[in-house]
Amino acid sequence: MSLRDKLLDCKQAWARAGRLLTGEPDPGRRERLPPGQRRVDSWPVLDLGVQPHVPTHAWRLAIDGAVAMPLELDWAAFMALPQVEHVSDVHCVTQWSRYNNRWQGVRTSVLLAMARPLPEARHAILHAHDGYTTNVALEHFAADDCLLAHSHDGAPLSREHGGPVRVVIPRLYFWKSPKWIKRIELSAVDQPGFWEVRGYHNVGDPWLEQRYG
Ligand SMILES: Nc1nc2c(c(=O)[nH]1)N[C@H]1C(S)=C(S)[C@@H](COP(=O)(O)O)O[C@H]1N2
Ligand SMILES: [Mo]
Repeated sequence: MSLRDKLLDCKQAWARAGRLLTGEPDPGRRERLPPGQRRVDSWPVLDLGVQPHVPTHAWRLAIDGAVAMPLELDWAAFMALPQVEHVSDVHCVTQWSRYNNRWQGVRTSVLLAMARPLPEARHAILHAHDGYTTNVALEHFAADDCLLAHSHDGAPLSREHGGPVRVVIPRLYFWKSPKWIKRIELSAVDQPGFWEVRGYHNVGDPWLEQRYG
C-alpha cells in the first residue's frame, strides 16, 4: 500500500470515529479541553432562578427505587461515611470549562453499596430541592470519580453552587450534576430530566460533544 493510500485509510478511520469533529474518542488519549469549550477562571452560577436554602440540620438524602435497602441519611450519617477528595474539571454545555476543582465528599459508589441496587436498576434519576431532575446511566453515576460533594477547594460548598451537598459527575456535562441533591432514585426505566426533555442530550459526554439531541 502506498503512503498516500495509508493516509487516506487513516483519515477515513478518523472520520468514522468522529475524530477532529467530535474530539478524541479514545479516553486514554483525550485532550483536556473538550471540543467547542473555552477555559474560564471564574465560576459561573447557573440554575432555574431559585437557590433553595437547606440548613444541614434539615438536610436528608434518600436513596430509593430499585434498591434492596432504601436509605435516608441525615447530615451526621452522611458525614460519618468515608470521605474522599477528588480534583476534576467542570465542563458546562454553555461552553465554559473550569479546571482543577477540588471536591470533597462521599463517593457515589459508597452510597450505592449501602443501598444495593437491584439487578434491574439501570438508571439513576437525581432529584434536587429546586425541582430540578436529571438522569444518568447507573454505570456512569457509579464511576469512581463521582461524588456527592459538600466542599469545594477546602470550603463548604456555597448555597449558590448547590450547598450543602451537590452531585459531581466529572465525565459528563455539568447539567448532569445536580445542586441541592435530595434524592437518588434508581430505576429500570429511564426518565429524562429537566433539560433532557427540553432538547439536551440524554447522555451528555463533552468529548463526544453530546450537547443536544
Ligand atoms: N438543582 C439544580 N442543579 C443544577 C442546575 C439547576 O438548575 N438546579 N443546573 C445545572 C446546570 S445547567 C449547570 S451548568 C450546573 C451549574 O453549576 P454551578 O452553578 O455550580 O456552576 O448545575 C447543574 N445542576
Ligand atoms: Mo449548564
